[in-house]
Amino acid sequence: MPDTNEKFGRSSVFYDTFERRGAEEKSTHYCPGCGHGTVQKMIAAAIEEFGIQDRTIFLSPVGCSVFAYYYFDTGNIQCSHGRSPAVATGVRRTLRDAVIIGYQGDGDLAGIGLAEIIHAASRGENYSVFFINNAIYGMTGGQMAPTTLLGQRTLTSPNGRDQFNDGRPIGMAELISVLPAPVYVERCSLSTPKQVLKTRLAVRKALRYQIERKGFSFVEILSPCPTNWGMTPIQARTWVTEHLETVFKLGRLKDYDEDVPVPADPVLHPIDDQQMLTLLTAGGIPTVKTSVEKRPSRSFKIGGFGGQGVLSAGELMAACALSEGYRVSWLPSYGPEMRGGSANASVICSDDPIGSPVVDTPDVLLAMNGPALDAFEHTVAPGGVILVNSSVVNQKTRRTDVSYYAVPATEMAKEAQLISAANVVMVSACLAVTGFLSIQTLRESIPRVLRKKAFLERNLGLVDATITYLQQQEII
Ligand SMILES: Cc1ncc(C[n+]2csc(CCOP(=O)(O)OP(=O)(O)O)c2C)c(N)n1
Ligand code: SF4
Repeated sequence: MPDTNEKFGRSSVFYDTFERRGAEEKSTHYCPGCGHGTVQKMIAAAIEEFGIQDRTIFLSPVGCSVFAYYYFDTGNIQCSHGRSPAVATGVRRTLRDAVIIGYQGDGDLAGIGLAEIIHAASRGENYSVFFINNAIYGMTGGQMAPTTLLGQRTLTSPNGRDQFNDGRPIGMAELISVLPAPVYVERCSLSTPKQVLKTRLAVRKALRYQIERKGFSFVEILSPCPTNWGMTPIQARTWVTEHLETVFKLGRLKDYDEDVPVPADPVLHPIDDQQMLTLLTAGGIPTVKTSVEKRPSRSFKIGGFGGQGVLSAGELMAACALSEGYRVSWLPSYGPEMRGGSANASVICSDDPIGSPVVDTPDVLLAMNGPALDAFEHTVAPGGVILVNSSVVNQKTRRTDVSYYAVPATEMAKEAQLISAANVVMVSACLAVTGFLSIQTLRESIPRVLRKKAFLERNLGLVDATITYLQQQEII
């Protein structure tokens, strides 16, 4: 048996001190009477009891409980808002023995992340979800959540939630339970000591099912948020009984039939580089050249504004590198605007597996506009290359430890009556000055990546025009 006093003491699954508030701090940041602390204590106790601390991965959500990573001495991944089920899916498919704890609030799970949780549940991902329903967005100060009750006043429903204006509260446990795949769905509450004990059992069961590889478990827990409800901790517990529990009925909605055999471990079919190339180029599969000796890796950052073909330039480079047998990552980054906003793409080409697609220190920067040069020139690796579209970038780089090239990409594209193809000029120039990938590979890749086939000849013409320009300028 674990050497802790579960009722009154601290589980060994928690860190001794909670560093964020100082080396001596031993209490969490939760408000008095908040349900998060109660549930997390139950989860810690179950982890300890099952002896799974060293293989548990706790998925910290966005919300009041984000700091779970300061409390649980387990693996932890802090997920983007609502994306915990997607992260759980990735972890499950790579770490088969991990015990994965999805822990989400109602804004996180039933609001911004509604699609993710439904699909993870529908796929029957083998992990345990603890859904803390306090009927409000706690962390951001008490806005209406999908589970806010009719008539409940919040920051964003000052007159009370109205069913015609705001819809009715969503019963997540009911919604999940009608899907065929989940093996266990229960709604619990922290309103009274009796309900707390029931919740404790549900937490244990959800984890046990996962350990036994039974599948997806979902435990909704009605939880007080005294701070945003404007109540004392005792009033808040009473409000859970008198209001939340009347709308969200407690009970087990679904439980795995013990007699049904546990499904066999799924056979996963990861896609290989050839298939990735087909996906990326939406076309035939060219022969991948394999190299015997490992070649140096290269990372690229392409920056500009939306509409300049920044992301497609990255796709084109990625397709070329795949054709030459590299492993490749392509990471687009853009704002909500379709056109005009800043956009950038990160591309890594390597003979080794690529751990992360993030490019912090690119070997090569393609700056399609001035802001991209300002934003990224200081990040280029010493000895690297900066290539600018001099049609729109007036300033030179301040760096003295890199090679700098200027190509009037937009003007050249205009001359070819293909204004949208300044990106092809930039990629051609990049390959020509770095010699990293061959121009012939670029010619072969353009037809595969190009969406408007009618402009193929003009695009290929721009490759030639770029090479001629670089030769005339004695750059190559
Ligand atoms: C993409 C994104 N959108 C919005 C936010 C702001 N935000 C932070 S926490 C939160 C609500 C969290 O509420 P809930 O999931 O109910 O958790 P609680 O804080 O109540 O535990 C929001 C909207 C954010 N961090 N990221
Ligand atoms: S605001 Fe609410 S949910 Fe957040 S810590 Fe305080 S009581 Fe808990």
